[in-house]
Amino acid sequence: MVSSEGAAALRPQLSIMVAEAASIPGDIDGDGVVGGKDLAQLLDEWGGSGAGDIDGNGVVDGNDLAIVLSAWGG
Ligand SMILES: [Ca+2]
Ligand SMILES: [Ca+2]
Repeated sequence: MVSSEGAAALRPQLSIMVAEAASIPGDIDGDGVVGGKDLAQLLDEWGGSGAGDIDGNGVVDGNDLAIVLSAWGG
């Protein structure tokens, strides 16, 4: 019982950390801005899978490019 209460207490903190990490959907390389490096990685992975698959549909494609462009400079 004590251990499950402890896990529940940690859960809100973990949720906040995940939300912050995902606050910029187009930031593929995770450097905090959406720019040329993210676009380069997206194009390098184009047609395949990887971090460039932002929308998670299994392939790096135009949908992911649109997300990067819409978040550009953010
Ligand atoms: Ca970036
Ligand atoms: Ca995709």
